[in-house]
Amino acid sequence: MMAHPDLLEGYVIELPLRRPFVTSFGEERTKRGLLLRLVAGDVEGWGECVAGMGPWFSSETVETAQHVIRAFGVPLLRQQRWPSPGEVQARLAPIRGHPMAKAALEAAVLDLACRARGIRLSQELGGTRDEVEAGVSLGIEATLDELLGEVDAAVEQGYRRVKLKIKPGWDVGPVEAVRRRHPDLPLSVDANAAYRLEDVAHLKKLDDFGLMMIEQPLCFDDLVGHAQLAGKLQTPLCLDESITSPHRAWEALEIGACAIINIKQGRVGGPAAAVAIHDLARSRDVPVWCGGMLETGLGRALNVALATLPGFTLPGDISATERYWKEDVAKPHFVLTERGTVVVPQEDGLGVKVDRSCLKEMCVDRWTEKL
Ligand code: OSB
Ligand code: MG
Repeated sequence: MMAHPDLLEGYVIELPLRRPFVTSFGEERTKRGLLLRLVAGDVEGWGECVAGMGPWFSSETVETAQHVIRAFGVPLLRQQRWPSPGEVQARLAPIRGHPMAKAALEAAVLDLACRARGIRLSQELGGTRDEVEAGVSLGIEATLDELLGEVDAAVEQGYRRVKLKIKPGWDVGPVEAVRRRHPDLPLSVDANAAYRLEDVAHLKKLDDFGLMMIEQPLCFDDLVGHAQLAGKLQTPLCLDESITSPHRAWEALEIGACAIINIKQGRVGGPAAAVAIHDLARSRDVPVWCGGMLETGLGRALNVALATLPGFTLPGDISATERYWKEDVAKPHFVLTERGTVVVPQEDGLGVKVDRSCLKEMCVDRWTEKL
């Protein structure tokens, strides 16, 4: 059994992106993040919180997550026997909402437990592969030429799937241009909730381009609207923002709101919830893939571990470190193989090491909670 950890540290970090990332909900130039370090004797476990700088993708932010973790999460964890990773979700259940805050705590507990037992995280989660298919998510660009340059580069590098961010005014035109230039490229689009059901006639034009899926076209909490839209389009719908828990995934599948699920462990409340959604989808032959939140190598390592589960049958938003920033807090950096995959690190736990000097450089605030 896991010894009771000694302390939890939080590191607020800022990391400039190589290229501004523009979506229908905003623009990000510098990633602001929160890393958790859980310490038990001479073993440590790391968890990355995927909440953003502002409440634009979901209602959580780095600040709300820190508050919930420190004021409510830590007291629930330390008040009884230290939980196993599988018990964290139940222990934190009194906290309504705040899935990304809870997920970060669970991720740190999970990494610590795996490192203490000397096993890889992918093993613990039930993974069955040692490399995962990599895709890229390309933001909205100022010009079509810039977008085509980005697509060409991703194809040249060997990514297995390209996802284009779309919004009203940046959709059919760019998709048509990319498709004409790359007729066989596995291609998808992600609207980040920028459309309404009334836009169906416009969205229907996307049916001409052989897209693998349209991700989250409608409002973040609109399952019924997505079910209605799904009946009117040929292109499969994938949900991201709407799937905030295993129960919500069940509801979406029951009413036909999506044919594919983008699993982000932070959005759904942690690794155990992510595995539960994977299992549910697999039992219904619904493909899933691993989404991304511009994570550092710590969060990326968790995504890679999750994507080794057998139901992750589509390439994920798991790209090489160099696409995001020059230097990452986690070493070694993730690289793209010539097979268009990212290899699972072989070390214990997340399998990556935290570069202390790099962490110090990007850290803008830190705190400690005794356990
Ligand atoms: O909608 O999938 C999304 C990044 C931040 C917030 C939401 C999304 C994304 C991405 C980037 O698409 C995925 C990545 O490469 O990490
Ligand atoms: Mg998305």
